[in-house]
Amino acid sequence: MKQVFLSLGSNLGNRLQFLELATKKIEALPKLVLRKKSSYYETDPVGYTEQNQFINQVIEIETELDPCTLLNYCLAIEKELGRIRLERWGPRTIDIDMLLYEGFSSTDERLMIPHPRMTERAFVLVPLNEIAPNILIFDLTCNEWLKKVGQLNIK
Ligand code: GSY
Repeated sequence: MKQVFLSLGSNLGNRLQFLELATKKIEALPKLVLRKKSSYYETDPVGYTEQNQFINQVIEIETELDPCTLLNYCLAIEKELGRIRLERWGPRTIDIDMLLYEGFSSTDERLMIPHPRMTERAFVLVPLNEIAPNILIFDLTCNEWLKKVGQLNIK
């Protein structure tokens, strides 16, 4: 079983319900166990800022699914929950990003692991730090990255 961290975010409709539903659907996948869930964090949008606040969360799973199969399941769940990819950085009912997959790294455009922007994003680092402060991302722990980035705009 491999340890994997997923980042969830929603800023459309009933945001909490979308996060809960996504987690339930992830938990129901084969060859996968949900280990930890962070708290929910209401966060200011990063990137395209003229949009609603997000609710973000990070979950830890253990899985026998390979990274590509897991990615395809996550994309299918996003689709089921009504995510329409209109704008790259625009509003979304649910976004599921694979952050880290134990023993695996990739720079393939479709599946970049570790997630290339995770070390700049407080909305990822704060919830991840709650459940796995000592997890290594590239050469630093989550907690060390968080000290660099700061905790701005996180409630
Ligand atoms: O990549 C995730 C989608 N996203 C988010 C998000 O989840 N939270 C916040 N606060 N800002 C964001 N901008 C984008 S794009």
